[in-house]
Amino acid sequence: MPSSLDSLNRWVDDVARLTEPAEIHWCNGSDGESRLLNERMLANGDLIALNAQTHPGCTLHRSSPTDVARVEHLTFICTQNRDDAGPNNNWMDPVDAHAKIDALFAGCMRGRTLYVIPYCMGPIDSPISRCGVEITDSPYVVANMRIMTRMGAAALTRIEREGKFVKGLHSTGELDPDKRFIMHFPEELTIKSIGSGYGGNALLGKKCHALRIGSWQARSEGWLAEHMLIVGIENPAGETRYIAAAFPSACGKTNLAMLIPPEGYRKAGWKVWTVGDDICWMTPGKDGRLWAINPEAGYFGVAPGTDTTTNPNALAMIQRDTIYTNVGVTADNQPWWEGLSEGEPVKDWRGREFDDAQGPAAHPNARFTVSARQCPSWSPMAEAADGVPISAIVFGGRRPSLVPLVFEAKDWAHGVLVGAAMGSETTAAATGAVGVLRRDSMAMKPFCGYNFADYFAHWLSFDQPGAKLPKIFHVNWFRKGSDGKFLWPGFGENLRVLEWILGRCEGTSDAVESPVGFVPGVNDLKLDGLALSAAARQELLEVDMHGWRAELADIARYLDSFGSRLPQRLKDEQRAIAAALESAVESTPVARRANGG
Ligand code: GTP
Ligand code: SPV
Ligand code: MN
Repeated sequence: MPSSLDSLNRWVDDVARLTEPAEIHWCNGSDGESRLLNERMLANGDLIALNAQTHPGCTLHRSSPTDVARVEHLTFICTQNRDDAGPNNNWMDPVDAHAKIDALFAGCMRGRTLYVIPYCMGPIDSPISRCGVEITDSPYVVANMRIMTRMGAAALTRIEREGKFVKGLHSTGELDPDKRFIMHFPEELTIKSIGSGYGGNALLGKKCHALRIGSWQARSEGWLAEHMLIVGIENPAGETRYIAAAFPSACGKTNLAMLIPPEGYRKAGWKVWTVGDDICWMTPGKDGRLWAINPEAGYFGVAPGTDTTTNPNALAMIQRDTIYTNVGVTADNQPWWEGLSEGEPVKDWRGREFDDAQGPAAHPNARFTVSARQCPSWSPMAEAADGVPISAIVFGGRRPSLVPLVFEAKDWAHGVLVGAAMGSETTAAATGAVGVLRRDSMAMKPFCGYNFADYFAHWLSFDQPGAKLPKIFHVNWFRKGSDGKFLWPGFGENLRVLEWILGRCEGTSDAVESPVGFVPGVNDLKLDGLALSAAARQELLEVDMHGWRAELADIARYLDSFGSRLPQRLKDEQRAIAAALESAVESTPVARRANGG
């Protein structure tokens, strides 16, 4: 009888014939295998040992200096019909794409080992989880996948049972930016990536599978694959409620997922539980609520800015058994990055002698890879097969002006518009200019594997009789004052905003209605003990009708860019808000804004 692993074996044979590796290694995920690979990488320089006294089990990887972040311009969605990929994606015809990338794969593993990595995204026994197999010639990728996914024998058993898996082929190739492509074939559940060894380009379980292919699968199967953290907030009565939040890359998901409550909250008994920091798969349960799992088993987090004052949980979890990528090192070989208060760098991320004039010690997108279980706030519910029920969905981005600290959408359809209209300044997590404001719907601009117009329709489709959907909110930790500094202290203090959000879900927090949604009044947020001037408090919560009028016009232009596939419902929502703002502007003619628009 043919085993359901036959198709896997055949694919591995085909790939080996194309790439011509010196040997093939099937990863079982064992400790012995991991030790062996680490020894090899320490010997060949792929990994550098760090101070074993201060950071036991920690290593440093220096990527090629031209390979330090995701590359959106080299990332393609290859569907038979161009419109299925949408204006939000780069598109290539699948036949052309295979031909182009296979030519680069030909013979690319000569003298190298081909690793076969069976993995499961999500708890191994969860019905929401999905499996994949990554073939790679990078032992660094194997080591990262071992932390980031449930990798090895158990995943292979599930694949054999299900007979279905996402195929991912990866080679670091020549690390030449001109021969680099990250291609997705959602109709074939296939990914092909060559020329990069970095994060989201190379760890194919993460953005390529769990978001781009995952979002495609989610639409056809009736669930959601999102760029969201999942956090549990336990109140002093011991009740835990779960929030899922979508912020674009390097906009605060890891930080919010593991925040430490301000002292007053801690004393009162508030606790925070981390379920996930980057990706969330949500599916409607029998009870009508959305249930979520974190498909990942580890965190691939931004190192710069991580310190005792910002994210002490993260700092604690990365003291041992962590892979650092592109950080600097101190004289006694400890990892170092900008924002770390202790120590000073002697070498930068490229391994050069550190010199202020040559730039930062750590690359701004330097990362740590660490098992989720090492986080002091790790939630055991991260292993729950059915996931956790989501009470609130939060969208947010870097908006230096206009957008208030928090507001609540009036209903699901309005919330979908709020998510679709999200804007944020670009960050170092992808190559290209930093600090440019762009629309990044649901924080999925670089990650949605199909046409955004269809994606918005899919979101709207969850609003059905019997559904008990989460309330939807928008936050902005990044509003700046006239001095150019952030108005809001952020980090742990963000719990104050989450408390208001959960209060809205329970019907215990008050708000003021505005054309753009419900905003807390100055006394509705608990701000005691914060050094925030009365003016700052007001500015953070104010709705500038003139500025929003311009914003809604810009949102209309953005929605129009999706043409006739855009759901009418979304246009209607936009028009209703624009009209409400128009009347509000007429009744408040004073344009006294310094920073609106
Ligand atoms: P990805 O892993 O790229 O998806 O990023 P992320 O969304 O998990 O972002 P992360 O939490 O790593 O934060 C990125 C940067 O934003 C870090 O430099 C943080 O210090 C900073 N940051 C996070 N939260 C806040 C906040 O509440 N206020 C301010 N001002 N900065 C923040
Ligand atoms: C992001 O850029 O959103 C990340 C890092 O989480 S990467 O894995 O490179 O996508
Ligand atoms: Mn991310």
